[in-house]
Amino acid sequence: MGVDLQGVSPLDIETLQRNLQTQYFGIGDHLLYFPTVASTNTLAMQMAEEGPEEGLVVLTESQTAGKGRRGRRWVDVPGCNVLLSLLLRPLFPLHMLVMITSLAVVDSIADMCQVEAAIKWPNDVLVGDRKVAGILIETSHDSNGRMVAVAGIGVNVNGGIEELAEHSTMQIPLAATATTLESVCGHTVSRELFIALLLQYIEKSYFALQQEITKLPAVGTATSEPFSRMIRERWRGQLATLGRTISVQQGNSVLSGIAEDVDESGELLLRCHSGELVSITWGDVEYPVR
Ligand code: BT5
Repeated sequence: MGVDLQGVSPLDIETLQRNLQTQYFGIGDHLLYFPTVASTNTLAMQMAEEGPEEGLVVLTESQTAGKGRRGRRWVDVPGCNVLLSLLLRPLFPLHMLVMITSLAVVDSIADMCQVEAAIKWPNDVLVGDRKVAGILIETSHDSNGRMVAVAGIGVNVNGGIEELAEHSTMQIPLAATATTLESVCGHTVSRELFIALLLQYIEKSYFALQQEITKLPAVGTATSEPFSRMIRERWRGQLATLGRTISVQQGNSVLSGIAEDVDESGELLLRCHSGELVSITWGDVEYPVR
């Protein structure tokens, strides 16, 4: 498939499994490793058809068609990154899944690198205004009509910005916008330990939210319950976007103003220059050059 894995030091799956402190996520046959795939998200979604339970992890060294949102590409340097997808069956609202995955990335970076990462609305993870990780959540229904969500996570771990930029194309220039964990913390980072931590953080929050919503007397959102409230508050606290002058690109249109706050569902509340407060559900946030 055109990926040269020669000279790449592959993930040590035994080390990863030895360090996993999860109960389901990535345990035993819940971990599928492929040296290269088109996209771990696409593969995980195909597997969902066969009806596996939550916690299946699809992991790779390199993707030939790594996906971002809205048909964009995710670039990787073979053997340097975390590229994985997690198959889930959330009963709670999807925006909470976005929140727990991005917080898990932030927490894993803090533990492994002692560096404080921030979230750019809605789900980019940045260090010093450069993107170090991206998250892509896709949903579908399996043949039994059950909802399935695939959370795809890409983290630039080892190697430098130059290597990443070399692997990007003219259409995706990353030299000025991306970074890697090695570049920000000055040493290589164990991908196996990073993945083990990441899965542990996601699993903990995922089951806490599942439990919270099943305990509710009537079907509804878990928004007023203590765990989801805590997650929302933590996520809001990590949002580097708030208080900044931003522009939001939505297809061909652009809105600009001050990112005032987020609401209960994670929607961005933008105070436009006209004074109007607009609620934004999707789009790409840019920070105008100061
Ligand atoms: C994302 O989309 O940030 C979601 C990325 C999700 C990737 C994971 S990897 C495992 C799983 N399998 C997949 O196929 N995908 C998921 P978005 O917000 O649309 O950002 C895409 C944009 O980020 C691109 O247009 C580039 O500008 C930039 N970009 C691409 N690769 C990058 C990288 N490695 N580091 C930083 N920025 C990157």
